[in-house]
Amino acid sequence: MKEERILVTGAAGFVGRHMARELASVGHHVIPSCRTHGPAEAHILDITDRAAVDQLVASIQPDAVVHLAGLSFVPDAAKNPDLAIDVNVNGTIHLLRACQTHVPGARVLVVTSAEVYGLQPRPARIHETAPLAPSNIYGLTKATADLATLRWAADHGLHAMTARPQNHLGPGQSHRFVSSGFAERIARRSLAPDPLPLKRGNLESTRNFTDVRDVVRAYRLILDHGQAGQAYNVASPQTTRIGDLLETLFDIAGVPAEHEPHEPYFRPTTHPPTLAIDRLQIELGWQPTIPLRQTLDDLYAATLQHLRDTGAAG
Ligand code: A2R
Repeated sequence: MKEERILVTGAAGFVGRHMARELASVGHHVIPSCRTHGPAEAHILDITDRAAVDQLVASIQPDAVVHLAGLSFVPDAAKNPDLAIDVNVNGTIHLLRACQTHVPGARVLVVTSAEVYGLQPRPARIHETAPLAPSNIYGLTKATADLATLRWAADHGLHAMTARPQNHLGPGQSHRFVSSGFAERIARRSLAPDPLPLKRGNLESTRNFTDVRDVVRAYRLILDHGQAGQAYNVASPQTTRIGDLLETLFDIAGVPAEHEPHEPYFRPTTHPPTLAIDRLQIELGWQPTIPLRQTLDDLYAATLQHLRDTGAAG
């Protein structure tokens, strides 16, 4: 494969770090950009700064771009809609415009979210052609960024595509997300036993989880072989009950599964829609390869190691 120079925005984030490794593993040259800090070679770029985005794309002339910079946590977007719109919508448009101007032949993958479809289950599997009906501000910003990307492909001939992932998990994710949060609290208990049960919210919701390493492989396949102007759902064939996730992590840790409901953590039960992933599977030959148990094993091991390394246990 020809070595390409690929700009990865949001490179210091959870997915960004895995993405850089995935691209490098097949021989690409990764050019990371980060908001504040990152790898030594990273370009510091605030995606909301239109002139800075334009200047960076003009100077590095990437062959391709993976756009991961964004406000990624649903509650953050709800708390600060202006910022969410600025980062997720305007930031994406700055990048599309800069690519159109300076590297019109580049392939651009914009990562949005399955939240573009809304969280309510629908009777049938959701294909990429389904109407977008976000049910929160985060989904609204991602739906807008997604439509803008497809618009840029249609109107300006940019080889731009979108990926609409459901939940991903794996080593390195912020503890604000459910699986990493559970892993961190259980790992602490394994290092310093706690006589009180672990406090948790509603266990009855389900989510569709894919290992982040399978997710970034999907992104690479889309970037390399995806069709301009198309969206790609990224999801696992099965959903998982949050309670089962918790029980599995207790089992992996070898810590007694003692937990109790805690009112402030409670959210209503929700179930994700079922996404059709035929486009990714048939067109691009992608399959998830890492079973959930393996992902949780790796997540737990990395969490425990991190607590030991940083002396943060106890
Ligand atoms: O805020 P920081 O320093 O943690 O940087 C985050 C970065 N980011 C920005 N980069 C440039 N300009 C901004 N104004 C800006 N605001 C935030 O995006 C962080 O390093 C990165 C997002 O990484 P995570 O929060 O770890 O999200 P994750 O799971 O890697 O998701 C990547 C993308 C996001 O667009 C999600 O919405 C989507 O995949 O699902």
